[in-house]
Amino acid sequence: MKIIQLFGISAFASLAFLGSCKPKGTETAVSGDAAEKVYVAPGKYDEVYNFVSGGFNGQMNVYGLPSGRLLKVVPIFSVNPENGYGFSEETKPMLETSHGFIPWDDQHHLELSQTNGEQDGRWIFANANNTPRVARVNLKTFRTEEIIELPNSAGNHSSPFITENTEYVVAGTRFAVPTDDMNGDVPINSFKENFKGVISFIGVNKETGDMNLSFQIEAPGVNFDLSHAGKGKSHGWFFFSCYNSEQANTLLEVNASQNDKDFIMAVNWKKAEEYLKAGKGRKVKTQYAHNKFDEKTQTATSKMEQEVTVLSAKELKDICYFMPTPKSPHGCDVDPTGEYIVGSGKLAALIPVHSFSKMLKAIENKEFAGEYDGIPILKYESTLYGEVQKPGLGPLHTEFDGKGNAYTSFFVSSEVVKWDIKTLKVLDRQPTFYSVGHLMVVGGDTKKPYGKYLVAYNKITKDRFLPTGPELTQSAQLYDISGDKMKLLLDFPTFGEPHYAQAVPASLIKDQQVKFYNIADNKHPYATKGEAESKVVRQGNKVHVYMTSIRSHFAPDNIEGIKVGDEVYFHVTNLEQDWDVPHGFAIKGNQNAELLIMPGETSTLKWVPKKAGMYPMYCTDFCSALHQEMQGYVRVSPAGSNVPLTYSLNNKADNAKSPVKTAVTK
Ligand code: RUQ
Ligand code: CUA
Repeated sequence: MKIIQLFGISAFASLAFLGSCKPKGTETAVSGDAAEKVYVAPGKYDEVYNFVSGGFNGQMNVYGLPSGRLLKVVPIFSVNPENGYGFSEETKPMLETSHGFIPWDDQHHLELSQTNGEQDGRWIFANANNTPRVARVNLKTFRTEEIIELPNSAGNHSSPFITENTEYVVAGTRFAVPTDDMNGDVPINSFKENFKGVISFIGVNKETGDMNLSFQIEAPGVNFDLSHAGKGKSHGWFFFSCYNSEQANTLLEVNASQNDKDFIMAVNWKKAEEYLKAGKGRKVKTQYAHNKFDEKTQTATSKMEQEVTVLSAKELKDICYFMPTPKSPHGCDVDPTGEYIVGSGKLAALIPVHSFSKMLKAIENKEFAGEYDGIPILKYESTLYGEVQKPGLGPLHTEFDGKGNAYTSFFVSSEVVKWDIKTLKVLDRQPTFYSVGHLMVVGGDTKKPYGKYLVAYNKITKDRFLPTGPELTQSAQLYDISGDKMKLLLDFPTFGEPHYAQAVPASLIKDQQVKFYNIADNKHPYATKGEAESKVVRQGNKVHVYMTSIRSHFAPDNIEGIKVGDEVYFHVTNLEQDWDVPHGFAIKGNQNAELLIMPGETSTLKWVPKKAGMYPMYCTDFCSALHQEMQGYVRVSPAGSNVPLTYSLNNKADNAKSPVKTAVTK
């Protein structure tokens, strides 16, 4: 009963008698060869990259498997003082939205790009759950390159799932809201008439990865929760789970748990494309930010888009169909063949599996059980392939191994259950510690899973790790799924709360890494391509410092003549042309983070000194034996002082006869 209390939702109480119970003891039998299977000797590489969502820390964390070693934290939706993301002038535009600059979000799901339904190792997409956005991270640089905001949406949870050739990244809205053209000032109790659940289809350019909001579909005001694209035979369709078909706007834990069945909505997006071409959409005036990082100028720009085309599911009768699915479905997963669509009702004691071919027949034969807000409801029996009986309590998510098996996570009964897709028979169950949310099999939502490993991402760790005050770590657990029975191999703590994750064999990515930026290709407007070009330029109260860094000094490293009231921009170019030689830059009293500048890159730190004084600056990244020597001074004089603006390195200004060069004033 402990787990039920933990979850604290009375609705589960009635399910307590069903199925399995909480794992016994924490000293699970770990099989004898587990240590060997996860041991990656010092100096050896892991077999797999594991990209794990950061949850409420807004970032993405990259681990190696099977070791569970943390390799990198990639900032996406949250500022990252560690490398200046969101703090440098170049990256600030990445976090612009129609609500202004937002330094944080809640990042739940990740999806790797695919070609023909297989991972292609090009990009990974991420959702922002709070202020609806989708991001694209380049897997050559592990940097966020693009973020697009989603209008008419709130709570971008059912996102960012992709079609099998990355034609679209899809985003379903969790909180039904009035669309932006109606969203003036609407009473909450007008939910049923005014609130809509909008789904976005973001087109992805095949060569560049550039995203654009191709169209949206306005669907009834339910909570879209998760989704997955059809693949193979069901390519052209998209499936979205939804809850709150009751359309409650208060106390959802009770009021949205009334109906015996909610839905999985099947969307014929090829059909939607036809309607779009035929001009059937309505243009909605709205505002949403579209932010792009340009690798050539190493600078992001933010553009405010003004319009989106919205198709109405109610009017265009044959693009959306509802498949009844028991009890507030959460996960919505499609097997590698594209035939089976698995819904996971959070409050259900079985797992329903829909059949794509049956669904098509049911549509053809109009086997409808009525309409929901103008959308046809298919009969449950007409689309159902079958139900997995007594699998466990609180099913959430399902992944596949490509060998005909499915793996479902059970939050309430804290376990992973392996079952056979064809026979719907449970084959194995293993406890998780504790309360697993998402699961991930390497390549487990593609047409060709790599299999071998399964990772459970747990919500609660209780007694598994050294305690750390009121908040304990979250964790992941690695299982070997190569045999008939799953074997627990490893626990490892995670950074942020993990939700969905993706993983890919390392060989697909590791040899395509950008090692440094070629300085000759640097098109940053403030780049300084050699020490001789370093300079300081005053433009009114703005002072631009064209600075270089190379082991182990900055040029210039002495600057005088800055005055209180000035806005100083340090444009630091890292002149190194070698792998993994970043330099940092920080200056005393700056209300900003550091810069961490990659070789060949230019980054800008804005600094507004508040009082006269001496301000040391230094490199923050231990770059050479003389890293501690990599430092300098900036003198700040009172407002209105006559101290001339000068700069130097080794008491010499480059290209200058006088030992100290006087700055140009434009
Ligand atoms: S969620 S634990 Cu993906 Cu946000 Cu299911
Ligand atoms: Cu450059 Cu330390």
